[in-house]
Amino acid sequence: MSTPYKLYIDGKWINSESGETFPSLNPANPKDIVGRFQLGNEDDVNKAVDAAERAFKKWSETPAPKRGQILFRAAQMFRERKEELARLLTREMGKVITEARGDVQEAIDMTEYMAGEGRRMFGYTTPSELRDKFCMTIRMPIGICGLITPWNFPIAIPSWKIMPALICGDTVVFKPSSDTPLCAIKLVEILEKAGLPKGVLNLVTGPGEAAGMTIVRHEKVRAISFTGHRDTGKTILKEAGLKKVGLELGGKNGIIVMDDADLNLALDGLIWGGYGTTGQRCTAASRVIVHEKIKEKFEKMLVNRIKKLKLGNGLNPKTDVGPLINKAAQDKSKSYVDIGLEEGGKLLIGGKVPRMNGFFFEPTLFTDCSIDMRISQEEIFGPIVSLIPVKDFDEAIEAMNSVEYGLSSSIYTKDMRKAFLAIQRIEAGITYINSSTIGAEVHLPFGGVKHTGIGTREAGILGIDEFSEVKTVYVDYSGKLQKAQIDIK
Ligand code: UN1
Repeated sequence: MSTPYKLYIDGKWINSESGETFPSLNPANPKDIVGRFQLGNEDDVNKAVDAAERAFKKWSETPAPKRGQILFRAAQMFRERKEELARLLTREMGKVITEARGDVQEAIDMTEYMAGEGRRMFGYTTPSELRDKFCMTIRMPIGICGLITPWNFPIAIPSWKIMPALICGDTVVFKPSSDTPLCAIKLVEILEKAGLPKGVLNLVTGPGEAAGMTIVRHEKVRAISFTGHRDTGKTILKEAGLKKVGLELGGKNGIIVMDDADLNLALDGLIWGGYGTTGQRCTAASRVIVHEKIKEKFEKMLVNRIKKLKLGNGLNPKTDVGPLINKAAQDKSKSYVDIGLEEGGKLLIGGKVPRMNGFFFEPTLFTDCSIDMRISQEEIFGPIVSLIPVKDFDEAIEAMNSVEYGLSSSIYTKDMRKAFLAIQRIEAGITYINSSTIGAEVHLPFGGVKHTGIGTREAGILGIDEFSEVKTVYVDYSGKLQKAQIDIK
């Protein structure tokens, strides 16, 4: 058996204190063991936090453009190794190779974007109410940030968190999902080779409780950024204490297809958003809200296209839909099909575990769903879409907003008025017009409303807000005591 991969703490690759390891499997072929990884625990997290604490002073005092140079070097290395990383990502996580390349590209984009931010990191200046007094805001690092990331974008999402944290001058303890530890290790290796000083970024692989929650509860950790399941997010919020907490907890995203829509365009959007990444995106289109006038026609179009989707290993360029991440995810999708049938949803296609090696699930479409069914309300994170018929635009918006989540949304219509009303009325962090619910770009804010999340948005300029504190500075050069609000004449 090959030697287990290690933890990265204080600039060294080391074994965990427990000495125990866990495997990561290829979900398209579970007999293919991608590697064995350290089962990090409280002791390892404590070591990582201590290393991050020691590294903080020097790193936070390094000029931000200099920190940016390290990120630029890392982006270049990502680019050189894009294909290798994408193939590894497909092997460890299962997404089809074109999407795996997209995942790595998103990391490159974010790394470059944040590298450039080292030369901006703007605050603002504003007039004082008093004479001879200057007012401004500047960005300050927060301190040690605990970053806990999911498996579905195993290189991109860690980059959304690590890169802004580093450019802001924070130090990091990074706990990736146990389904994709090798992708995390590759990312850390690149940052190490790019010249990141020891202790600035520390990696602890291991279980959610012993590793993840120890980071969350740790007194010295000043901020937590987590992307993952809503229940875990709720626990994190309870346990974190007085920290800055950013949570991105998923969605039940809908696409509205109005009767005047370009149906072929909407079809492409739904197939891409509903079944791309096997439905395992926070932004996946798991509901399609269809005007009743075009419902039958659109259903037929959907079924014809879904029939043609080819399941398989993501490395095969002919594959459209890869496996689910693990057995539990496969069981979950299966159980939601049973729930949907019990609730009276009409199964148009799919619904089964195919006879294949690996955690595959058939692309599935339910129709005649009402908005209150569980399959219309709960995040399944699988290739299952609920079609909800509606009689007009108002009902479509009501259906869209009838879920607890509010991440992404989309409407297909040629009517400008409806498009703008939708922008205004949909309760979500992201709205697409005539485009699918997926495909956010790194220089725009990402995140949602309602149960999707709290804290500031990730990515774009707001990603800097997430990982910095604002200091307000008053410089009084009048040479006398001036009292704000009082000496105003
Ligand atoms: C996620 O699933 O959590 O917008 C992130 C998108 C991708 C990111 C998804 N760029 O679909």
